[in-house]
Amino acid sequence: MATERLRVFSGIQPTAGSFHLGNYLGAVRQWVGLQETHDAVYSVVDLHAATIPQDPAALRESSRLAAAQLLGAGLDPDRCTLCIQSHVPEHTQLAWVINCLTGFGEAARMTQFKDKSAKQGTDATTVGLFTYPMLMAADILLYHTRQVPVGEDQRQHIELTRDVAQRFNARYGETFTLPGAYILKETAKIQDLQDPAVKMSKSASSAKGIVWLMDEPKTSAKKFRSAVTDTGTEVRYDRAAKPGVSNLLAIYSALTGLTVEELEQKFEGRLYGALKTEVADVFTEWVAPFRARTQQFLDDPAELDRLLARGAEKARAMAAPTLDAVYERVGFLPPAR
Ligand code: AQP
Repeated sequence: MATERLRVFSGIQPTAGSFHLGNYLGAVRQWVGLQETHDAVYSVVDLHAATIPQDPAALRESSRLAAAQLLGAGLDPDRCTLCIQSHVPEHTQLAWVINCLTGFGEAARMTQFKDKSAKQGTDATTVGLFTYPMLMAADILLYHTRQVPVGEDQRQHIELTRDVAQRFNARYGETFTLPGAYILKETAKIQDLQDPAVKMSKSASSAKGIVWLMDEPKTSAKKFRSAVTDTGTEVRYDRAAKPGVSNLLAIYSALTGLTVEELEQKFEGRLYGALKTEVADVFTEWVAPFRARTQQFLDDPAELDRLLARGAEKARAMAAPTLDAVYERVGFLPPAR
């Protein structure tokens, strides 16, 4: 008897012209693997991107580019559901219910909001940024998601999603499936190449510290070769004592499938420079076919849009019954048909 596949859901923001290596290794790479074993739903979350000011034309372009990169990374629309978040209105419709179920203090404790709003200042911070985690909870709960493949920075949002789902179920009867985070320890947090104490990030990394997948490979190779390493000379994985070297080993290992132990042996007696050069080479080799595949999808926008329309249709077929059940339980009067 065929066993039912567990549902996974995850999203990525189209907030830059390119994904960075942290996005890929922390999340997207797992998405590709999970489509073979799970019932996978993935979304380019443009509504989340709108929580900070976006140029309309650039946002449209980045949304197509994000979808093309996901396909270039190996997502197959016949093996998973891939859609643009704003094509599925049930996300915002459920988000309102989740907003009304979340405590203000509970939302105010989200560290990502605290960090970003502290950096931007209150006047530049939107209410949308504050309610971002509730929209994310709606994204996840709409699809009865069991596992959410993300990087470590999203763990707190998934815990909030569980809390709110439990609250809804206790108040209105069993409705939502409780999700859990699917986070791979080794790549949960890819660090900035220039400041290995902090995560590689679109909004916080310096130009030299972040590796953009759509950049010319030689630009990225140069960044690897000038990555900040640590005191000492031994190539050894030790996140506390050697954060720079450990980050490079984690990247090398994720891109090649070699274990960290195998890499430590390979670099025994060799200096940090050798590690940096080899990671640059490994990345260059990996990224070339990724960029070529992404470009193929970008070269045919009509086909890309067709794939995304089909993805939205599949997603709506899953999302609509959940929203109907929620609205009925909450007590919204259904429109006469
Ligand atoms: N450095 C990272 N290491 C591992 N995983 C990461 N992710 C992001 N940075 C790292 C994971 O990528 C997925 C998509 O993230 P997103 O769309 O939320 O992008 P983001 O969080 O906006 O990416 P940044 O660079 O972290 O942006 P800012 O600086 O704006 O916060 C998520 O699963 C995320 O965990």
